[in-house]
Order: sequence, then C-alpha cells, then structure tokens
Amino acid sequence: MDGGNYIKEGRDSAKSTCLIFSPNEEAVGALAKSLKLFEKHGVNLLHIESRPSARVPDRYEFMVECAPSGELGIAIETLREHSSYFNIISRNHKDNRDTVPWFPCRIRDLDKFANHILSYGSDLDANHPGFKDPVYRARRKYFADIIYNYKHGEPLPHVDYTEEEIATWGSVFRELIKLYPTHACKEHNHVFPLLIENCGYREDNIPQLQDVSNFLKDCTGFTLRPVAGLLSSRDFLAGLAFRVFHSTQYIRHSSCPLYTPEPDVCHELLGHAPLFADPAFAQFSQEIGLASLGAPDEYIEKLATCFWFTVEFGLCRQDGQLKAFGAGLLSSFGELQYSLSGKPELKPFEPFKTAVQKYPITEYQPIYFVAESFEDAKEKMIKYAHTIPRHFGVRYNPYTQSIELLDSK
Ligand code: HBI
Ligand code: NLE
Ligand code: FE
Repeated sequence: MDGGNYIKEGRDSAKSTCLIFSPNEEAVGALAKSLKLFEKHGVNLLHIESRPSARVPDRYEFMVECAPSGELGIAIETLREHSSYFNIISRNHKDNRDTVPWFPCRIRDLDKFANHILSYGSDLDANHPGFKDPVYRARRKYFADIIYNYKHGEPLPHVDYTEEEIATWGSVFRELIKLYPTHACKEHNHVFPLLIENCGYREDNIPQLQDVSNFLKDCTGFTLRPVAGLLSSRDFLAGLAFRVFHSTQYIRHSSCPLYTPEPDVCHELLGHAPLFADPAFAQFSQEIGLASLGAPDEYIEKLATCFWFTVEFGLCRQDGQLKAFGAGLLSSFGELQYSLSGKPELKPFEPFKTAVQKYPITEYQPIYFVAESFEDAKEKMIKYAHTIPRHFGVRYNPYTQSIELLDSK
C-alpha cells in the first residue's frame, strides 16, 4: 500500500458511526437508558436526535452519531439486543451509497427485468424430459413469446391449453387433492375450495393467471405477473416487495407429473397461489422481498435460501402435527408424501441457521425446516433482515405502489 492511501485510510477511520434505533420498551426514560450504555462503554456522542418513527405510528426513534471511541462495538451489540428496530446507517464513512445494487422502486420498474431469464422458451437442457419432444418445445417457445411483450398493468395473457396439457394438469390435480386434507397446512385447505369456486380450479381445466391474480388481489393485494422462465434470485425476490409474484404459464412435460425441478403452472397455481391468499403468509413473503432490495449479493443468497426452506419447501407444526406449506411440496405429489414420511431430517426454522444450509435443486430435499407459524416465521425474518448491512430502510407504500427509503440522515 502506498503512503498516500495509508494516510487517507487513517483519516477515514477517524470518522463516526451513525445509528438509528427504537428501544424495546416505550417507557419514559428509554433514551436516557440507551445513552447510559454509551457512557458505560466510553463512547462519545457527536449528535443525538429524536424523531417520529417512519415505521410505527406514534412511536419515536433515535438517531445517534458516535465518535470512534471507547468500546463502540460492544455498545452497538448491546443496544441492538435491546432495540425493536436497529440499523447502522453509516460506519466510518465507508459509505457504500454508490455501490448499492439497483432495485425497482415503482411497480412498473418490474418491466425492466421481466425478460432477464436464465433460459428462453424452447431452449431446454439436454436432460430436460421435453428435450426430444418437438411439440413440447414449440409450446414452450409459444409461452415465452406471448409473455415477452407483457408490460405492467396489461391483462395477463389468456391461454388455450391443449388437450394433452389439460390431461397433465388433471393427473397432478387428481393426485394432489387426495393428499391435501392430510398433508397440507390449514391455510391451504381453507383457501383451496375458494379457488375451486371462484377461479376455475378443476381436474379438466387449467385456471387462467388473470382469474387467480384477481382473486389474490381481493384477499391480500398480491398479484401475479407472467414470466417466461427463471429469474435471478435478486429479481425474483424484488417482486415480492411489491406483493407481485412472478408466475410461469407453461406446464411440465406429460412424462413427469409427480415431480419436476422447474416451476410450472401446476406449481404456481396449486402450490403458491393458495397461500398468497393468506394475510400472514403474504406479509411474511413481502418481508423477504423488502429485505432483498439493494442487499449485497451474499445476503441475496441467504434470503433466497430462507425463501427456499419456507415458501418453497417449508413444513409447519399445527395442532401437534407436521403439515406442508411449501409450494414445491404442495405441487409435487411425490415429494409431498416423502416430506412427511419421517425419512428426511427436520430442523426448526431459524433464519440465522437456515440461511446458510446447502440444498439440492433437482431432487427431493434431504432436510426440511419446520416453522412454528407464519407470524413467528415473519418475526424471525424481520429480526434477521435487520442484520443485513444497508444504510437505508425501506417501506412499501401501497397507495403509490412504490418503495420509500427511510433513515437517510
Ligand atoms: N424465478 N420465475 C421464477 N420462479 C421461481 O420460483 C424462482 C425464480 N428465480 C429464483 C427462485 N425461484 C428461487 O430459487 C430463489 O432463488 C428465490
Ligand atoms: N418440484 C416441484 C413440483 O414438481 O411441482 C416444483 C418446484 C419448483 C421450485
Ligand atoms: Fe416456487
């Protein structure tokens, strides 16, 4: 390192750390208590500000700017433990404002990445069951092409499914509805009859995305947006911040009704859609989405892993019994049975641990995580999200369908 750089770094590290927090208790004197903590650890404060919380109406939050002094690290960790909200908005002025990855701020920004998909239409891998089937490949291209031009706000493409496609849906549907009463969580079983009643869920009919999207909008504000294939984790999770779920519209190959590693219309409509109608689950999903906006790459991977072990492959305990709520289970009659067979390993859902679990994507999961409830999982996810380094907070404004940035100094 040359001398010039060395001196510059030395000077930078003499700068301050800026925190925003809400104490756990709203009692008078909460601020004084927090300030004592800095005194105890010999930390000098350069600036103190109290302001109405942008997150919780009628609550206050505090911003303090700390000089690099005393046992700052210990003071920060102690304060974090006693805070219901805690965010380090700048540290030693190693301000990463210029390096925050792009993220959508308005719902129509989702148009910007809708076509950044990992493979297009008929472009199937050699080991895909439809690889050697020209009719299937032509259909995959047809779906990709109609979705390619989709823009936010337009009606979702209506599809006339072929007889073969409807037969594939029919066999998946028939097998799954036998398992749901015993294997699916109560929220899924509550919503399913409503989808039959309102959205054309039947053995001999593949429901249209538009009908399902309208139904979800009435329940929780979630909407479906068609997507031609797999998005990156960052883009896919960003949609959830707006309560938008990217859905494929093609169907799996007729030779693999019981399990396919790819999402398809069976997976989206039988696995995901019912749960997005549940308010607590919708909130849980949106929290993962909000946490992902502008997060560093390694945290996107961690959030995607939490998503995988909950929204995709989650189990939960209800009235003392294990049930499935993950969409990847609720759309695969092979894995749904296997997941509750007692063979796979089960661990409690705990984002700090779940986020770093490795997993296969083309076979049944060897490990599942068990959530106590959607509310509990949401609280744990929010706590986890607060540890993601980001110098701003975010909030979704449903009136303008846009993301508001909080915490800037
Ligand atoms: N893209 N279209 C689509 N559908 C998904 O289910 C999906 C995705 N991209 C990534 C992804 N799922 C997950 O594996 C997580 O990385 C979020
Ligand atoms: N394995 C699931 C199924 O067969 O329906 C799809 C999982 C998509 C992540
Ligand atoms: Fe999925």
